[in-house]
Amino acid sequence: MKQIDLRSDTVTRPSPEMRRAMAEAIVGDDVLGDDPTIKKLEAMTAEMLGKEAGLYVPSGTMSNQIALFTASNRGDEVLCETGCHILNYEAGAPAVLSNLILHTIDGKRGIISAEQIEQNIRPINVHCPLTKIVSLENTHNRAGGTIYPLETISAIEVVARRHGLWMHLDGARLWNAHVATGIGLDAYAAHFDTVSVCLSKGMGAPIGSVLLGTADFIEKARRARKIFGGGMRQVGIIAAAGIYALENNLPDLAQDHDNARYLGEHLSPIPGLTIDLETVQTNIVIVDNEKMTADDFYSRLADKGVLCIPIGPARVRFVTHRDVSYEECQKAVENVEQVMAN
Ligand code: TLP
Repeated sequence: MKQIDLRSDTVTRPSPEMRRAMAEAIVGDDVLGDDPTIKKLEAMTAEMLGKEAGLYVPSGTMSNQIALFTASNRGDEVLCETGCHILNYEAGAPAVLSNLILHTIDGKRGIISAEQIEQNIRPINVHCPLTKIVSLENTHNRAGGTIYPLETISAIEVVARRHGLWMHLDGARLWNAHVATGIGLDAYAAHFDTVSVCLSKGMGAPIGSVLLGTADFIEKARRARKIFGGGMRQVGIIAAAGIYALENNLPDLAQDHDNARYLGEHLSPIPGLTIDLETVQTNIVIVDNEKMTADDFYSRLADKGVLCIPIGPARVRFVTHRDVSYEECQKAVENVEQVMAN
């Protein structure tokens, strides 16, 4: 039985064409600065996002953490949304690696407003930590792949600049926001000092993220990458997969979004399940189950060959991606119906 794996868009496997591009990549030692394939990927990503320079790193976590580390001092505070990835899923890295305080703000479907940012900036006072960074996430994973409205980002930036704050974007799935709205990657990125994008989510590459910013900042970040153990040698071999993904896979995200919409619309009428359809804007569907725990729901569904991920006591997440077809999403719905009927 072939599993229908909707746990994450990180589960995709490189296609034969992508593997061929990897096998044929021209490589060199990137720590010594001579891998042409990595240079091409960094330059290509920087151009797509309208930034001066890019730095290839093994993971989205490392990319976010290098940005936070490089833009802050010990004890500084980061304003972020309560459900954000840097707090919930990066194993406490901001505290461990950079001694940062994460100051959380409850967003609406993951989105915080400029007013909320303004209200949460600390006064300059000897008693208070220094508010240093605003970190946003677009799309917002835990909220269900929700998209930040560009005007909200722009209003947040105005507040941040007035207070001299650093703007960081965890854009692991910025590609999805771009494909869903048609808003340019560069239009989003223009509001931030640093942007992290991932090639290993919906884009289909096996490994890799790119941190983007000014050339000066990226030079400092390169040093931080060495400190964090992320300097890699003949890394063009995996960077080639990233180049392949950028050149070929971006438009396919629209199909993932249609599939998620299909899942949302067909799962939400099932008795016992609740979905906030307004959050289903890209490739993530968050489902609450009133009949059984998330762990039960997960294992009964897994027995039928459909995988999701529990993200709360009664909450699971389904994520669509290039390795799950529309027909498989139809099959997944049938399986959920059966599990809920018994
Ligand atoms: N997210 C993973 C898990 O860590 C939860 C997933 O399956 O969705 N930012 C965002 C918004 C992410 O969703 C992720 C991965 C990352 C950063 C970290 O990327 P990696 O896994 O490459 O460190």
